[in-house]
Formats: sequence, structure tokens, C-alpha cells
Amino acid sequence: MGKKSNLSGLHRFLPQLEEFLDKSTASLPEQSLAPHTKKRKTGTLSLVSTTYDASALVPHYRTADDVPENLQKYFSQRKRYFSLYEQGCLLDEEGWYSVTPESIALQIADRCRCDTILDPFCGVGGNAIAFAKTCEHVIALDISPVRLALARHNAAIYGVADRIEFILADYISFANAYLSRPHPTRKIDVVFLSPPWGGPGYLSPSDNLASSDEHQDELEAHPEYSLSSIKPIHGADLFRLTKRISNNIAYFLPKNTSLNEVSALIERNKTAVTDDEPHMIEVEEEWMGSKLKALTCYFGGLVAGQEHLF
Ligand code: MGP
Repeated sequence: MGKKSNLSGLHRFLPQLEEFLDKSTASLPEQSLAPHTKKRKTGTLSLVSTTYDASALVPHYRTADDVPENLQKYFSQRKRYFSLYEQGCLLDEEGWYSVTPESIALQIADRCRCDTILDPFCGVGGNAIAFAKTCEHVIALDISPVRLALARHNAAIYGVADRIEFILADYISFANAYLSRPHPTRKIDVVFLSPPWGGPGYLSPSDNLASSDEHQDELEAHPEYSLSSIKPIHGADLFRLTKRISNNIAYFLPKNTSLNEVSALIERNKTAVTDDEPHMIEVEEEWMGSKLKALTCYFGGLVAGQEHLF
């Protein structure tokens, strides 16, 4: 039986994090040093299959009879989340309600083609697996050792585990450590932000109103999700911290997110806007059939027409 005692402690990721932060550009493969114009990946990769088994951590449900009541509606969509679900993909409870459906993850990955992408809330790996098909390097972080293991397990099923650097880390600590390092550290071209929205009840008007002013009735009829409900910190603060790492951000948000709050993310800097400053946001609605699932908000060089900012 394996030793389990270290799994829950965040200290376990520190050597890994240190190792990541200490990687200078000199130690990176040649394509990482390619000039600006070659940075965005255009082809597909040949995939290498790896074995990695995390199946002792959570059940792999095969029939609806085995699935707890609160996960039934997600289980019925399992092949939308992972088309290879039957080959053994694993999700924990948070994974079931927050994984990005595969077709949406592929669409986002196509928009985020780059050399190095950071997925700091990787969960059970739906997006990281898709990014491994369009980016040279994927850095996948999660604060949960179980979810990180599930992400690696799922990536192995898709044959892309070797293309993803899995780091057990809390993003805020990671970002602060990354930003405190003097040049050169590994350059991150794009950050995909898909943080916890506050649980599966994010659509409920009571918790997530954009404001609690006198227009209560109107808000309850058309409740808006406020960035203040994002975990682990206010979604606007999360964006500001991330912008110090890269201007190229894809922010995956609830379908009912207040667009005023989204546009305010860059309006604060309006007076400082120059031709070199990002000043447009592109909001992509992520539909599956007739259902709107989420919004992806693109910033910086990820916005159509702002590619020169990349
Ligand atoms: P949903 O609306 O909770 O579920 O989530 P469902 O069953 O797909 O919607 P319904 O209209 O059929 O009832 C929709 C999608 O949002 C999920 O598939 C996830 O991709 C994403 N999502 C949901 N949650 C609660 C989170 C979250 O906390 N964080 C992130 N990053 N994505 C989430």
C-alpha cells in the first residue's frame, strides 16, 4: 500500500514549483525561443501515449444506477465532457459540475494557440487536454492533489499527459512567486482562467447578484452573476493579478455574468490606452445545441483584430 501522508500538504508542491520557476529560457527547447511571429502554433502534434492510473481515487461510474442523485444530470452528459469517457476518464464531484465540455474546450484551445499556456485551475483536465493539442507547453495547476491526479489520468487516456506540466499549487501563491522572479523565467504567453464559480448553484439569484440595490425584482427576474462570487478571490482581482503575467487572457465565466463588470476590467485603464494597449474584449458564447453553457471572454492579443498585441 502506498504512503499517503504527504498528499494533502501544499508543501509537497514547493520543490516542483521552485523547479518550474527556476527554469530559464536557456534551458527551453529551441521552439520556445522562436521569434515573435512564430509563437502561435498552427499544426497538430503527434501524441505520445503514457500510462498513469488514478482509478483508486474516485469511482468510474458505468451506469446511472451507481451515480449519486446530485451527479445524475452531469453523468448523462459524460460523453460531452470526455468523448473517451468509456475508456476510464475520472471525475470527482467538483469535476463533474465544472469540467468544460470537450467540444467547447477544443474551440477555446483553437483560439489560444501559442507556445506556453497556463491553465491555473485545471480541475480534471478537460481544457488542459485540449490545449495540449494546440500549444507547445501546457502548465496545469490545481490546488487539489486528487483533481491534479485525475487530470493526469485523463490526459494519459488522451495520450497527451507527456505534453502537460502538472503542478500542485495554489494559483495566487504561484502567480506571486512567478512575478517576484527576476528575468529570465519561462515566459507565459496565454493564461486560461477557469476558476471556481462558487459551486453548482451559481445561477441562483440569492448568492450571486451583481448588486443588491433597489432593483431587486428586476435582478431576480434576470439575475446577473457578479465577479465577486468567483473563488478564491474576487474575479476582478484575479484578472488584475493575471494581467501582470500576460495580457493574453481567456476568462471562462458563467453565461449570466454581468457584462458591465467584464468591460470594467479594462475600463479602469482607459486614460492610459494607447495603440499598444489592449482596449477591446471579445465575448464568445459557448453553445451546445440549443443550450448556452458559458461565456469565454478574450483579452489582449486573443481578440480578433488585436493579434498585433500578442
Ligand atoms: P451548469 O449550468 O451548472 O450545468 O454548467 P449544465 O447541466 O451543463 O447546464 P444545464 O443548462 O443543462 O442545466 C454549465 C457549464 O459551466 C459546465 O459544463 C461547466 O463547463 C461550466 N461550469 C459550471 N460550474 C459550476 C463551473 C465552475 O464552478 N467553474 C468553471 N470554471 N466552470 C463551471
